[in-house]
Amino acid sequence: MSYLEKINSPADTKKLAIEDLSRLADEVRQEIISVVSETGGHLASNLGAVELTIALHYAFDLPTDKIVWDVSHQIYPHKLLTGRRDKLSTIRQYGGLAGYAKRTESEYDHFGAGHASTSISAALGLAVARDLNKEDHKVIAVIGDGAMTGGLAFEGMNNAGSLKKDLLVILNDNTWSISKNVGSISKYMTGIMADEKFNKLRSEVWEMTGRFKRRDKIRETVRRLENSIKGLLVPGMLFDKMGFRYLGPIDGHDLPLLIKTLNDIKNMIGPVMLHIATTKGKGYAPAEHDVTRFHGVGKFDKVTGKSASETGLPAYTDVFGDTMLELAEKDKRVVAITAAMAPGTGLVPFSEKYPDRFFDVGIAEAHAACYAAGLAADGIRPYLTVYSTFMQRAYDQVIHDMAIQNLPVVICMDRGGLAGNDGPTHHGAYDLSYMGPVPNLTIAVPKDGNELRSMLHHTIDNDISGVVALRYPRDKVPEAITEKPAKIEWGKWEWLTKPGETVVLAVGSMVTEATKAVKQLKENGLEVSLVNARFVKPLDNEILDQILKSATTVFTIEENSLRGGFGQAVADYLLERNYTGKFTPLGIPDKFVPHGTREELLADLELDSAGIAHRIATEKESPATSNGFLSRLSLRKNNVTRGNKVS
Ligand SMILES: Cc1ncc(C[n+]2csc(CCOP(=O)(O)OP(=O)(O)O)c2C)c(N)n1
Repeated sequence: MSYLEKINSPADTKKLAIEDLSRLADEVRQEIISVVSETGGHLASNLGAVELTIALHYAFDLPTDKIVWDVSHQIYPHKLLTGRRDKLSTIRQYGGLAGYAKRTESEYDHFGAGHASTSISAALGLAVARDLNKEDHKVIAVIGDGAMTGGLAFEGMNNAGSLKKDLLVILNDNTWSISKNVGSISKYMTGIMADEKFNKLRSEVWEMTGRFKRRDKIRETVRRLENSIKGLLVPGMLFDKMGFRYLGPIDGHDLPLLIKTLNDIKNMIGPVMLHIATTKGKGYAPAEHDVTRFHGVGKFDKVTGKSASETGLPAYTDVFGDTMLELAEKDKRVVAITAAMAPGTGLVPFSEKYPDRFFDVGIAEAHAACYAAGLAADGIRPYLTVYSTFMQRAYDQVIHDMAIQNLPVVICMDRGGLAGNDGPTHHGAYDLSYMGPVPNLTIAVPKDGNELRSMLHHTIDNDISGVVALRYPRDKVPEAITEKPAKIEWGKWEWLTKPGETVVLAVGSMVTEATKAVKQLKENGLEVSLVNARFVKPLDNEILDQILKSATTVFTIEENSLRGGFGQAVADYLLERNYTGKFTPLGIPDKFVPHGTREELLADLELDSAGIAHRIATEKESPATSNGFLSRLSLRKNNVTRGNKVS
């Protein structure tokens, strides 16, 4: 029996001898590689955090002591060692374990996450709550060097340094974000790690003073002495100056050293930062060599590390990346900005071809947005490229820095709609709602890759004014890319069928599904008209007025929350004009959608073609008009499970 098989909780890990822990680490690593090669998921970050996780489980008393994992994509070893081993193979799958920390999943997950840089603030909250509740336990935040580039992490440090609560922050530094980490904080941290002489001296002194009886007193004196000389040796001493007792860096794969250090420091008073150096992808050569690909990876062959090559139509992300190259070539004012997501947003080719016009600002969406506004204020044309879910971080910048000043920033939101296996923290389910109320802002939602390309070209060809929020899904485009981009009428929708009594207004990704649904309904004797509502703001009043005159039943379909979304805007318009027909908005209900493939989730929400056809048929079916199409459709889709699985 392996060690891993015997571990159902941290208490079991503690039963092992320190000498046995490296074998446990190997087993954890192999298990994670095996599972992720089948399910896909975060790999390299987890492999780098194996020893740290084991050491934390060994040195602290979980779940009384509380760990907050930043982003929590590195939580797989923790899941394996906290009674979730048997379920690890379900990770990120529909109905299975979440890919991130989740409070409702385990008592060992004290704080959920998915977005970066929240751990220090959350851990400080837990530490203060502990003191207010007169409890006695440790609180530990584990944060990567990438997540340390986020302003929120520094807001947390700033507050923690002055509150002086007992709190341990472990900075897990592997020098990588998803791509190589960027910025001056990253350079600063690398500088500390490179300062071998100082670090050696420091660990020798630490080691030596540990041997004395009155070691705490001696160490305090040494600390004061060290503070007075280290300013000369290590640049900055930023973390100390922020009120943290900074320790390290130490080797984050040396289990005995990690455990000894954690035991040594766990009763220290006040905020402490332990800096550990780890290797992202540790122990799996393909991941160590191609860190970015193995940050988040689909299924792969665990022997070779190779993934099955993608065939067929390109993803929206690729079309976006290619079009950005065309725009940059056409107009020198075009620049692209990413918040640590160049690979995920398709900007790698742009970064290679136009390094001076490409900016990776780190995990700093609010800064990225304000920075884009600054660029736009002086004649540059910034394309701010951010996942829809992360754009939530920069909402004030959209209103305060861009829109009020009517600045021409194009916000390109990838993963608009359901993001799939990353789950509720990552679904881009709110952008149409949160962008809607902002004046001086156009919301453009292309129905396919060609329209995405046309819209992007339009923004630069026409020197568009104000903010443009362009959103597209995590999907392949539905049809091949044409040779040249077509012109599009800005702010105008298009009829995809001839107008009729029953009209479907579909937005973006939903156009393809609605097209199939309309076809299916037609085959079953129900005539439905379809509009590509490619601008959510402004609405196309001309088409809406036409609908007011001739339609008796209207559906809106969007891959967005029904609250404050496209449907609500259309309903307002129709209601104000005394529309008396039927109106049904289809979209994401007012609930958090779990993880699963995008297809599974769309089917669950009846936002796939079969679901849409079913909803339309149900609305249309009435005893007086029944011609049996509903029962015919129901027969077709009886192999798809539907219902209220979304919670
Ligand atoms: C606000 C936000 N922006 C972007 C991301 C996407 N993201 C997930 S992990 C990651 C890199 C994190 O790097 P680091 O903290 O160093 O952890 P590592 O994976 O290197 O261990 C990024 C950019 C995110 N989760 N949250």
